[in-house]
Amino acid sequence: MSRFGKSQGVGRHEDLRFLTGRGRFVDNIAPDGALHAFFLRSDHAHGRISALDLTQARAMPGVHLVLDAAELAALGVDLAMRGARLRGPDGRIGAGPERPVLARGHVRFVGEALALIVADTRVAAQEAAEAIMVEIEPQPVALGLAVGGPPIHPEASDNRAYEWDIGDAAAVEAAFAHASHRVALEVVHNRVIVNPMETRACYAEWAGGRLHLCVNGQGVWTQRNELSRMLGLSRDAVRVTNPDVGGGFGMKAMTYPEYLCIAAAARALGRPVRWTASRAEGMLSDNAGRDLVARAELAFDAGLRITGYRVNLVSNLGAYNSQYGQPIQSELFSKVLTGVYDIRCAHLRSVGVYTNTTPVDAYRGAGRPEAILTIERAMDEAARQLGVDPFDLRQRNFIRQFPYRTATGEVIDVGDFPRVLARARAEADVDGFAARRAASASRGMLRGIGLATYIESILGDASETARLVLEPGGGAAVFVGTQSNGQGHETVYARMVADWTGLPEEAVRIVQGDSDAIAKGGGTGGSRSVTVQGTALRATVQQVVAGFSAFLAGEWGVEEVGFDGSAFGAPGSNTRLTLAEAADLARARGRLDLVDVSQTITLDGRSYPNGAHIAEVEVDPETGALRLDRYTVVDDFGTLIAPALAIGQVHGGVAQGFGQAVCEAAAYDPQGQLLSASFMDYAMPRASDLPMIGFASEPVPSVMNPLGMKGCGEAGTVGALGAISNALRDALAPAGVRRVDMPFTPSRVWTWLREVENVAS
Ligand code: SMO
Repeated sequence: MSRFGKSQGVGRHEDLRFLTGRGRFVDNIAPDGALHAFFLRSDHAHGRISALDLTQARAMPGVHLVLDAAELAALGVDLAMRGARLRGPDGRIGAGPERPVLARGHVRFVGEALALIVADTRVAAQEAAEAIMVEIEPQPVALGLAVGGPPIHPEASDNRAYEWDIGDAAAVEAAFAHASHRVALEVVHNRVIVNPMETRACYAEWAGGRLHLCVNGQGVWTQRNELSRMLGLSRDAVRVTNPDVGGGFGMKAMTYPEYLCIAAAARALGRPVRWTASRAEGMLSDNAGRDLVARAELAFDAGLRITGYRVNLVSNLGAYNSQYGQPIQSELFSKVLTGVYDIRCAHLRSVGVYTNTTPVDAYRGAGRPEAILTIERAMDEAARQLGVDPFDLRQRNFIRQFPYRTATGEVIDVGDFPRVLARARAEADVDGFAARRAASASRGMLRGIGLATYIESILGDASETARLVLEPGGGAAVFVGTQSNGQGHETVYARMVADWTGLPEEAVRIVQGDSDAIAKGGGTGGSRSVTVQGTALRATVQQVVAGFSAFLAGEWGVEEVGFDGSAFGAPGSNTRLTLAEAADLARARGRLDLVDVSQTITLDGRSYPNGAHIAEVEVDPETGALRLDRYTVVDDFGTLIAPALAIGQVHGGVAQGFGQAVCEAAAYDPQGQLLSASFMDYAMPRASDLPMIGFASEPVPSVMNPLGMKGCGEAGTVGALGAISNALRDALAPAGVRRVDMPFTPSRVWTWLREVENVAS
């Protein structure tokens, strides 16, 4: 039951489909004859809508429907979207301004949807949008990462969305008072635009009073519940499907205003309606990521053990509470506040503010990359200021006893951080760094090395369902509650089921993304899929095996029937039946209950992937250009189910972290216009920017699920930000640069180098 690797395929089942252009994405499968939607969006960051006249647009050729907020409400749509609200230390709850599905009265960010146009073609809808007469009286714009400024919502007069804290502030204060050493630094987490390869898209169709919304999401059940609530329908009256999805990264997990509009329009028109965001539209309207400033302080005793840690941060929520906006840089940040270190005394204070920018929400890691970057920058700075080796400072402070309850209440089940770090040190050839630095210097280049150790806390629903249907002909359909966005779930789950049942891997068909197919599922997010869905699959297979064992015992008139992973047999008998043969027999006997089995499991606790990343960068002081020269990852993901796919997740995650650290930045001008709303202005990392990323595994199986898995989807990003930042800090240190803030673009690096030159001269 726990064996892996019987099937040794390294390819991914879905790749044949994707690589031969046969992926089925929303925009490929919208029904023939679907009308096209286009959204008129605000070109002001903040203002009062003084006029919105749709008359001319309605008269344009090919136009079927034009709606503003009031008309959308008249169709029975609840206009007020509301995100999660945090409860503060004194019981105070975070601000709860509505996010209107279409702007009503005011606009609060550039890109906010004002009106919906549905027409025969996209071009016709776009042309009609230009015929809408709109007048917006501009209001002062709030963009600062600080409380105060021009108010955006009456419910938050100082733009404070929430104030939240965790930990013992007084104890931390005392620790700092008695500390032998104190180190403080500020870490800027630049705002990024998620930019999945496939932009957001959906289509809606109605049949028999029932809505079908097909959307490129990260799960269907939450969307179904949100849609039914906002549209005033019973849950049974809504079916949500996710087809192939070209990247989600947290950003596609939410219900967006556009989906509600498309659903309502399709109902009003009695025809299917489709919408696909353009790239610029996505950059303006997709939830953004990160965007906070954290001040971190570490207190040490004389033996360089950490005695206190505190973080004060301010994070940007954008113009509204997005679905999970408030909990990210607060509750989720706190899950790994103290990283891999034994810090008994810690405190986090988090303030969220509204600004006239696109809402900010989950992005690969959602709070955990931010917490790890913050503490890893602080540890690196501490080692530098205290004059100790950064590896040594970490070794002295690692958690060594498990299970370990952190200062913020997380219980880390297992781990071996010293082993992981020692392996990383060896794999990265840290001992050879001095020679490499000298070689770079001889070419006039600045070389730096950076280390980050990280831990992640798997998030999301701890419960999941799987349904296994054995089909005539020897195949099986496996229904899952998670949603692949390109990670390769179909391969991983099929391999698991094949390994446990003896069914050929290619005969196992994974069915995901249909709220009608199974009753409930948690979707994909928080690196949860393999641990929670894998455990549900295992329980389902066990149930199938138990059912058949009892059935065959009756058939064969024996006490006991065993299953060896591919066939059933009884002691002392040569009769053997594969699972497929047993299923044929069950069907012949009318025992259909045996061939369609579903199980729901709940994990006992979270698992904690962890690891160490070591980056080496080379900087050209003449241009400020940074080159990532070497990159080494050693991870403890527990049991690796499909190593090639896990490594792929790490590679992608490191590339995404590199993007934020080195080239990506959402730039707004003082009026709140997004200056970086195209790939000409927003720099995504390229394959040629990255060296081959070394990967090694030092697994310590989790005890929170029977297979010992830990999850790996976000880990690469979590480690990369700190490793690359610390490497750049190291590269520039000999030149006298003391502060580096992401992104490390050539012009910024060049400027820092010139500044210290000017100070010196
Ligand atoms: S950022 Mo994610 O899908 O938890």
